[in-house]
Amino acid sequence: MWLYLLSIFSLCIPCQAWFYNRDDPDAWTKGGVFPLPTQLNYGSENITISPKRILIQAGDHEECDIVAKSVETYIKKWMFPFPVEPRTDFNEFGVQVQIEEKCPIGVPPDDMVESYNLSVTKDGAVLKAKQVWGFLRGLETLSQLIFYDEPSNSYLVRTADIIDNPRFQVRGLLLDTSRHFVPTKILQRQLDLMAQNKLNVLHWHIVDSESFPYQSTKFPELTKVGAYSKRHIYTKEDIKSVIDYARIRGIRVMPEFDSPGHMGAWRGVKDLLTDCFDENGVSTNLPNLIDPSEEKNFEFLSQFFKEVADDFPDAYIHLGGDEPEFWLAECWDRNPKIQAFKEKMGFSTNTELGDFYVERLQNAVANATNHKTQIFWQDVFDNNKPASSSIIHVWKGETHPEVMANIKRVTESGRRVILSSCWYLNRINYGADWKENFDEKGPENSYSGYYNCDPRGFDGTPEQKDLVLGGVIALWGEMVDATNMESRLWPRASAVAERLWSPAELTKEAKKAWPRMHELRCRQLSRGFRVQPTNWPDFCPFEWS
Ligand code: CP6
Repeated sequence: MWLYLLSIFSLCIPCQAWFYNRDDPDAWTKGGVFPLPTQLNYGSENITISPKRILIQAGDHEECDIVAKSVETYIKKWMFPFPVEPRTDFNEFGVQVQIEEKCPIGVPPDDMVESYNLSVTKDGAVLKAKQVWGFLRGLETLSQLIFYDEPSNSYLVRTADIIDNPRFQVRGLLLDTSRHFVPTKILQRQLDLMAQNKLNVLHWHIVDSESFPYQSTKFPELTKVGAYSKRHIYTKEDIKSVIDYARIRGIRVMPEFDSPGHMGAWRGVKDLLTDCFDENGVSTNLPNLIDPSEEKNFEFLSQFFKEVADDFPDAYIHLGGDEPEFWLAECWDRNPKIQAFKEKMGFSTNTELGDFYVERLQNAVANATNHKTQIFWQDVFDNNKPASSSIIHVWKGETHPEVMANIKRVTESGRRVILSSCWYLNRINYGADWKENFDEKGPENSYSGYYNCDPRGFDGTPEQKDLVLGGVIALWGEMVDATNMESRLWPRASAVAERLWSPAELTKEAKKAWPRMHELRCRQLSRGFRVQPTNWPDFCPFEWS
């Protein structure tokens, strides 16, 4: 009797899924859209289409490089990853594209419009967007409605009516290229995956204490001394190739140049850094923080940020400012030059010296960059007085309530917020950490899954909620390079992408996202990307071998 029940159980995968409270590995959707659109109504039919007989018509916009290049990528690489027999026994499938505004020459602006409408019927598809950025999002959605049907060895497109626009304006990913150098080819693969998840900002943490791979032509010694080696450098052409690649995918590239701390790798510039001493007054030779007592250092910053602004056209510039506690106290306190400067300026605390630095930095950067929007890590808000026009990047909070309290506090000051605290993907946990997090603190106190964090989930006025621009997934690079970046990020970052794109009402339960997320993973595997398993045992029609 028991043996009999046991054998039924071992043969019945849905029964096991129920028993273990896991998802049925064979239960993925077909033609599911991820992230979920604002409004989605499926039709009852699936239409057979042939890769050779799909015709995307965009009128004048066919000359737009963004349209032409993205259509080519989707048709040749992403829509039809499996080879099928060419067929002529059914009609051509037409896609009518209507874009209101003309093709932009520049990079995506901070107020890019990404909304689109897509209707797919048996007579073809109509994709309408105000701007080309919305067209790109709609093209990805269309590609997700197309799926491979193994029994007939053909492609089907699911009929649907979709109205879609993002919930948050900023849906970013931080990549750190200082701790480990990451070749541009690998960065471009992440841009591909970002576009497939409708993410729109690459936060490029390009330099830090460990290495300085940014090629400065005004200050070549920065790169010469600071890069790991001659091979570990992003040349001007490399940077341009990343920005161009991102533009075609509707992705902004926002660079971060962190100061006054995390600056060890800037040691190529004479007198730029504060000399640090141990308790016996012996130099540690490990400077990591700028010397704000040297007037010429502000002239340096001004020249340096002019070069940065020439290389990075984005509307934002990230100025860092994190972790002052690691460097301020000891290094500034033990340096006689800094002590003399504090005395001269009448500063009795390091906070006053910090305020002085932040104010001078903000003015220098505003002038050098033609008033780009400045972003600071929350430490600058917590300790100093950043301009009210700056954006505060919240990254602290051990628990969900602490994170929400941080956002609330910043919005009370009237400043805009970007959130990262919930989404430190460099941290790894056993199991499906995008969905739930079995850490020692228990579900009430931990973040309990990337999917379950809502940047507007704090208690505040509608005006305060509007100040929350979105979120940035962080992948710090201490343990990440080209070998593991892709699988560490995806599909865990996809959970965040859905949270930042889709309406709050539709994203309340992580469990409901799974069948679509699983299909997304399988699709991305077939498109040639290394995306790790989503949730316990599963399988895809195509896997890496
Ligand atoms: N580097 C810089 C880092 C981190 C920060 N800034 C960091 C802190 C904590 C964790 C991961 C990364 N490595 N420049 C904090 C913003 Cl868990």
